[in-house]
Amino acid sequence: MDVAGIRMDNPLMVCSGVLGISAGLFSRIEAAHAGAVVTKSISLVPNKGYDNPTVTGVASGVINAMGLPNPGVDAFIEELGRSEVSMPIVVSIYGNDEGEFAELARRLSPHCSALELNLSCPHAGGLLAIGQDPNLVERVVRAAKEASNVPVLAKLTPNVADITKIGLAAQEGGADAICAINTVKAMAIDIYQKHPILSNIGGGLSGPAIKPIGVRAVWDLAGAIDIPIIGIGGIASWEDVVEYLYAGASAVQMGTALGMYDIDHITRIKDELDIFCASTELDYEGLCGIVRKRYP
Ligand code: RRO
Repeated sequence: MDVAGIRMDNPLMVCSGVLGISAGLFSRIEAAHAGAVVTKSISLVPNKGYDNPTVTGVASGVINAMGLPNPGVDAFIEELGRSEVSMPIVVSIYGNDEGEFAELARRLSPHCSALELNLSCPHAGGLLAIGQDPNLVERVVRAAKEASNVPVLAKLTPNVADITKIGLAAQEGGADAICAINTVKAMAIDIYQKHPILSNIGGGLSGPAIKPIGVRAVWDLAGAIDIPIIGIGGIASWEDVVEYLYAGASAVQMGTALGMYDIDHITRIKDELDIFCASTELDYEGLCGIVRKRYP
């Protein structure tokens, strides 16, 4: 199948920030039959991230504030050079302004199948500010598009009043697809120690708790934009995948579930999705928007 110019065997992608870190992990993800992998978000200079604790479990989900840890663009290009997979690698990038996004796009696009612009980390003030402002989103997407020759995906935050305004701005800037959603702003307090659990205080909620928020975002975006949507948020089963596809997604990304189970969870979901497709006599593309189209 082809989603925004990315050729994938199936619509199950591994989302940014969980496993897409090293050439060795790319091979394991390909062996688990993922359609594509999105890497950890990469910046121009290395970033160590926040101090521990950076992750905590809550009811039906996980709150993280990793702090965008990554080895920086130079080291990551070397890592990409060690990759032996034929599965598409989508490199997630983040910068402080459109110039940094353009520089990252220019440096990384020769080494990947597509770029995903992280416009949405909920606890990186500058990034969240870009992702909440339609004008900035349009400018950043346009700059990255002009600097690269691979498809450019814009990953949006749910932490806005109307995600369709941001989606339309990304489309106007030339995005090839929208990824929705990143994590939802959240926090947790240790009532015995009387302090926030995460070192950063605030973080982003992922996992089953946010699935309905992601489905709603995809549904709303599908009614407003013309480019493909990649659904993200709380996907842990083949039924979750079908729900996102029915809402209007062309593909999905999984993250927290892979931490809760294992990489081979992708294989299990793909096998079950294939059985479902066979029973409905539809291919993956045939499932896209089935319910959404009934509510124009
Ligand atoms: O690294 C992080 O703390 C992080 C990122 Br870049 C992001 O986009 N979303 C998130 O929940 N955490």
